[in-house]
Amino acid sequence: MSEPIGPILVINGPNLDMLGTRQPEIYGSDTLEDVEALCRRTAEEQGVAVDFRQSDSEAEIMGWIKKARGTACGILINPAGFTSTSIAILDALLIFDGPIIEVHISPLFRRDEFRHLSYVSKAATAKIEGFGIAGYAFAITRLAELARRPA
Ligand code: DHK
Repeated sequence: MSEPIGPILVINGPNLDMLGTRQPEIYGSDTLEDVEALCRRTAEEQGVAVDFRQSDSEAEIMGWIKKARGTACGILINPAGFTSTSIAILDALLIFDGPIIEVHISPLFRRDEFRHLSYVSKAATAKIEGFGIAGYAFAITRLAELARRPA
């Protein structure tokens, strides 16, 4: 029997609680509840658990990341508005001992120049952007695969 693996920690940054209402032409009409349901469904298919969270607070997000060391099998993070500003979140992610996938719903490469810089990418194993909320499902699948069989 193999050891049970910890959950995938899914972190959603600022304003993602407003998905569905917020600029639907960019972020689509799905809500954060829809994203959570998709993550749970995908994780269940992969035989892993999901710990799904959202916060507008940088400090709260850093606390979650630090607690994930040694407990979560991977982190999926959409840092949202903290992507291009937070060296502190990057530093917390660098403490984590497992795979990290950075997800953005929209295609940042063809949005404002200031969105192109990501500090978080420096700690990421992989990055997915521009696939809408499907990016979360891809990331969960890959994290579960890495948890079972590290690259
Ligand atoms: C979400 C946000 O809130 C923005 O600040 C990012 C990202 C893009 C997304 O596409 O998921 O620039």
